[in-house]
Amino acid sequence: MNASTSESRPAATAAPTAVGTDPFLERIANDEKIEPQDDMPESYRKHLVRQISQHAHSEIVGMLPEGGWITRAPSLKRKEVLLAKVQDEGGHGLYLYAAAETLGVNRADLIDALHSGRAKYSSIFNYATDTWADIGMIGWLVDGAAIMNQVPLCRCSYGPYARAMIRICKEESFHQRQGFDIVHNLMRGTPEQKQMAQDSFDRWWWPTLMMFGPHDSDSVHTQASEWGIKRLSNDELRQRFVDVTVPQASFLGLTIPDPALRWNAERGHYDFGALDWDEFWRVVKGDGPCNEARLSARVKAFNDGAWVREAAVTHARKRSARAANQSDVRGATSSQSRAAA
Ligand code: BYC
Repeated sequence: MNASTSESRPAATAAPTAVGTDPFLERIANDEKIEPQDDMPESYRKHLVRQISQHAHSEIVGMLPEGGWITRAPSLKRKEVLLAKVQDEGGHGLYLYAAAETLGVNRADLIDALHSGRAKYSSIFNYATDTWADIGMIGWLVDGAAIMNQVPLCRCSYGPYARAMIRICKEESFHQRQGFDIVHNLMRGTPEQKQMAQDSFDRWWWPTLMMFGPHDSDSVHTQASEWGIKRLSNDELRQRFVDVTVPQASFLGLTIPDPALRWNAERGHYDFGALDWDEFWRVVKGDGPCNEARLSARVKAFNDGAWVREAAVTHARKRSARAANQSDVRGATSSQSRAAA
């Protein structure tokens, strides 16, 4: 992501060389957490700002495909659950923006990078949610993929990111179960409901596999593994996701839309077909089914909320002025009492 950032940290040390000669890499190899006040290579800091802010944007944009279904969810209980889930995603975005800010960047700059199209967010949220089954697929598949990718991040070397991820993963597990429950219910329903679930599965399977990013051979941010940020590669995570999800799909009675899918006893993994990388890069570069709608919804929400931000700043100013006033009065009273004594 090309997030424009305001660089308020002091200049950092040079890029790392090798464990044994580089004290920073040695700390990482010893599984020590790097904290905001610690010395760190500038390239490490920039990498984290890119990844954490991209992750935060994904959470915030990720509220949109499901948010539109809160009023249309099929029962009061489903509406309550979905409302709570979408609020959780907003909370995840906030923890992550806060984690990025510990690296000396300004949240307003990060948000500006998102709104101007300079910053990336996960490709998956540029697909449409046309039916209720799509909400089930987001929970079961998309949150399932997110957990697969994010559980290793709980052990990442940067303390504030690792700690945020622990809480996020707990909430994501609940999200995934609610998605599975929606799909499970549909698959026990009428033939039309089963068909709706299968159609939705057919649309979400491949874009979900793309969430893990390009093949390792095309993944440019390999240094993240040396830094203890990226513990498993894109292809390793994608394979793990396929391996755990195929039995779940079969339990649900869904057919995986991939004629090449088969168990490979020699590898101990499922083989699966080729992803459409042209589609992936088109969506990443802004030309997916909903890219325009997603960004304009975010920009509108931000502009519509300007009065809330102004009111909050005014309120905070008044409170601190009142507090300063009160401490002046207390100071004056105690010096008068001292003088009287
Ligand atoms: N979409 O070198 P690579 C959620 C970009 S939120 C868009 O492999 P890296 C949820 C990549 O940024 C889930 N862009 O990159 C929320 C790079 O471009 P730049 C979000 C992608 O960073 C609400 C270029 O391709 N999760 O679950 O090593 C409701 C080369 O890639 C994508 C996270 O953000 C993509 N899918 O690996 C429900 C987790 N993939 O930046 C659910 C944290 C790649 O050089 N992030 N690109 O211009 C990560 O773990 C890693 O950043 C990634 C990519 C695995 C995503």
